[in-house]
Amino acid sequence: RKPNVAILGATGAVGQEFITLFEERQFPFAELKLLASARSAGTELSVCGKTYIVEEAKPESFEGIDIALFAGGSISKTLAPEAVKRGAIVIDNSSTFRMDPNVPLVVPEVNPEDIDTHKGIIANPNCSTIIMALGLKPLHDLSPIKRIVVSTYQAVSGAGKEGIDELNNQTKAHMAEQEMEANILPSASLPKHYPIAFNVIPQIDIFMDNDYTKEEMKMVLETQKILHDDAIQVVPTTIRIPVFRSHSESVLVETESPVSVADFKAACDAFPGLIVKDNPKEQEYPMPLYTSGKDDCEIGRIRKDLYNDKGMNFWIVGDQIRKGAALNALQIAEYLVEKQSF
Ligand code: 11C
Repeated sequence: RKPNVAILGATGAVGQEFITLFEERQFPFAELKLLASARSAGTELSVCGKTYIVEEAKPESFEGIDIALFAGGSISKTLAPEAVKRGAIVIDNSSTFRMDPNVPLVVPEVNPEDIDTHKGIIANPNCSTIIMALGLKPLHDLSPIKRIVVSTYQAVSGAGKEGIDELNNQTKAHMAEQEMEANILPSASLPKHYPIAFNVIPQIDIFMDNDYTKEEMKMVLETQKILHDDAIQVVPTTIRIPVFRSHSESVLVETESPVSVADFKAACDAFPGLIVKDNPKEQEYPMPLYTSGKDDCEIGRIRKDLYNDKGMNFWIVGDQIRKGAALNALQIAEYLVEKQSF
């Protein structure tokens, strides 16, 4: 039979994308429950032509549920174990369980075999990690990765609907010669906020003791876990830019032995979920405006390090809400549907 499915956080940016993807991909489900906080309970949402009423998420909500898609946030910590207790497999988009050794952290094109080791919870990586991993894996398969230096150019959708609204409102205010109000970025939890419209903010999430941000340390630890190699050095700088929903990343990778541009491009071409857009003569390269709303990530500006024959430079761009969140989680769910019976 088809699985009974719940979406937790159905009214948020990632939750809404789950619904769009259910329709686009004709994801098979028997029963569907849309869950959210008490504030959003009662909202009516249409999924595949049927109207559903959003219910307040409680431990009992997961009775009879086979697959629970958690859109993210701190609620995962309390509700994921409750859902598992009731027999559901939770695919969790929050950072809560990602580094738990009992929880697989999965990008389906990169380490699908890890899904089979789950004990009830499967974690979806951070969006900037997922997008970078799609470019790293074809290179890693040609020669093991030793070191990565990455700078990100991240969309406001990473801060949810509120981030998107803030960029919209600040842009309108600036054009009307009014003051821009800032309440969300770099992080709603912090006392100080800066406008993102017509600006660039070199901080995503809070600072850690080593002066790297939490977002940067996610890129370090999650990349090592996904590629199964804690010795890989990752040196990230994560930056917020005024773009709506696709993250871009400039990545310099050092491998164990030299890899040619031609071999790397061919490997990227053959890699699922990745499109090579790399033609300098025709000014063709990936840009966030054109990857938004699309499933595939795009890679370009592929070139060797000028001074190190083991260094490869590339630029990778992908939709943060899709491949960076909802699509990646749904691909994990599709893997489960294909591999096991409910
Ligand atoms: C951002 N990467 O762009 C963040 C959002 O751990 O899932 C996602 C945070 C996470 O702001």
